[in-house]
Amino acid sequence: MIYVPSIATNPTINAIVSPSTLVKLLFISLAALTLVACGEPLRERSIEITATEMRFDPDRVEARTGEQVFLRLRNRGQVAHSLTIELPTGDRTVSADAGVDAILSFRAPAPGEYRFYCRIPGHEAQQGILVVLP
Ligand SMILES: [Cu+2]
Repeated sequence: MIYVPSIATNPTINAIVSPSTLVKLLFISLAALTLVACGEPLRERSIEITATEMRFDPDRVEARTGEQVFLRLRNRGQVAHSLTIELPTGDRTVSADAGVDAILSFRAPAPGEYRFYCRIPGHEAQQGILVVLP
């Protein structure tokens, strides 16, 4: 015969925590285990880049692999600008008229350096680098 102490009737446990507290602790533990089992929560990275004629400021930005990047292109120039980033999954582009902000969202790829540039004709000098860290 195996003796299984009841939580409700075991005086030692009752003296420390009530059964309802134990149930709450059990749920908290299960929630924590579920979170671990599903992997890390998604990390986010906000980056702001200001476009003027003919530059990006800053022209070197950083993110970490796996982060969800929200890149805000702030066009503070007198003409339209765009930002195209060359990712392993393909080029991604966002455009903004003068005085307008636009957002490009993507998952930061493997560690490395990724070029971004303005694809409007005559704006070839307008470029920068996204450095992705491990
Ligand atoms: Cu431009």
